[in-house]
Amino acid sequence: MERTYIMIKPDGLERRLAGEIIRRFETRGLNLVALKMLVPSRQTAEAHYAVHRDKPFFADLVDFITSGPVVAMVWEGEEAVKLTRTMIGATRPIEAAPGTIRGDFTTLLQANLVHGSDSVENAATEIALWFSPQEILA
Ligand code: DAT
Ligand code: MG
Repeated sequence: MERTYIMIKPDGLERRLAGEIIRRFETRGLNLVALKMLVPSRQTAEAHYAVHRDKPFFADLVDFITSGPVVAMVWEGEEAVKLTRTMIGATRPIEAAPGTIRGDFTTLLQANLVHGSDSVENAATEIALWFSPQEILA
């Protein structure tokens, strides 16, 4: 069993796609073990995207992710990291396959609706960044 950090970004909430996104993970067979809604602080957003610190789009990315509420979640299941990345689709929505979340609902690179951890190791780091152990209910 793996755990992964999934976050519906501000555009996902603005577009009223939170239920649709959660439904996809639920019906695929993953277990939701933590969920909360919050407006991320700059500090948390910068830590979350630290790997992109030196990229030209970093400041815009942090502005975007702190621009409104997000839904922070932990999902659990067999190969949950890989499975959710597959279901989310490619980073560039133009390349995201139909049937994926990005491939079905967006064409925009920044406003690409949802984040999913890209490795088991990063998932553990991200879960610890966004949640306290008591908030994980399984
Ligand atoms: P992912 O969200 O698929 O893990 P990533 O970690 O490479 O993608 O990048 C994080 C986010 O940053 C991504 O969801 C959208 C934004 N982003 C990535 N590449 C970008 C670029 N070249 N220009 C602008 N924003 C970009
Ligand atoms: Mg990433």
